[in-house]
Amino acid sequence: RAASTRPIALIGAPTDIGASARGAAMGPDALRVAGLQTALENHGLRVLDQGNLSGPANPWQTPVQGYRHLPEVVQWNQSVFDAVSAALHQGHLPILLGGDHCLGLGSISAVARHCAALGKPLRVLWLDAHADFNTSALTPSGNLHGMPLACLCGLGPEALTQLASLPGGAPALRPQQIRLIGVRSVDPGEKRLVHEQGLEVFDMRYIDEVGMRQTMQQALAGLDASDADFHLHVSFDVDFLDPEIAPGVATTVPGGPTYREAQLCMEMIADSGRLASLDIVELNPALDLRNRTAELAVDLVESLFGKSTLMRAPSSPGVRAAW
Ligand code: B3U
Ligand code: MN
Ligand code: MN
Repeated sequence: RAASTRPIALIGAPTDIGASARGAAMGPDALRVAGLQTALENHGLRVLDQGNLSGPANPWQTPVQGYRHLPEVVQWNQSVFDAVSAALHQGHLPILLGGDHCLGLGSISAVARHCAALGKPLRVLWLDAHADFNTSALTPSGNLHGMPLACLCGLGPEALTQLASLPGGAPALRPQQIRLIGVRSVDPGEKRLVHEQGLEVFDMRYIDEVGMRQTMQQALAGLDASDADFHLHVSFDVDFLDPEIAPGVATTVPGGPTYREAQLCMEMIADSGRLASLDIVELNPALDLRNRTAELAVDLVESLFGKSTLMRAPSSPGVRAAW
């Protein structure tokens, strides 16, 4: 479990530059107010809060050639890329506190380059109600928080695909490295592109049918290969969760994972022992009820870092198998 004993670096990116509504810029502070740092410290982890990055204000303009605020999105992502790269370089486990999900591009680009330099295989779990796989031709909104995953796979405006490229010029991610989990809202053209690119999708229908346990077993399959030291990145869009328990997001979609399903999802990721970087994005305190969604996110992140009840020893496969 070397990954989880590394010091954690909290990196705030207070912006809603890629979103459809204002408010996600307050996400980092809402997570701090909900006690993220102390919660992790209480599990014996070292946590360094690096404060907030800065970047351009949200000019709140209409899309230009299919993109809203593209230059500003590039600037924010460059800062995120730099900060996440520096954290990884220092041996820290970066947690990006968003901000909207367009920032996943900078964060995962940094992770992908880090892994490429070390020859480490990378897998990305994208926990989200949406596929975030739009392009300028397909997007209904022009909002770049609906496009980061496509950009990471090389489909998007050059300014972003360039940031999201490996030294040899290949895209940061190949579709086979991605697992989409909790999806329940995909635009028609976006759906075609997701299929075309061959992404592995565990949508809500799938989770309904086989349950969260089998879903996560499949999404995490292969990570325990003894000949490969996987880097696991989790990009946690808070709208993944059912809006009944997580009202503090701008783009709620009904029918998401329940509290129990979300906990199991996080616990099984923790059990993999491979978590090495994380994004927490799309939390919108302006739409929340008494910081409830931020507190829930903190609760789930504790599970992601190995908080467990007394019912099992997380490091003991025998106990796990008994369940
Ligand atoms: N697919 C829609 C909606 C959306 C995507 N991500 C979020 N909303 N948060 C779009 O605008 O691309
Ligand atoms: Mn998203
Ligand atoms: Mn989403």
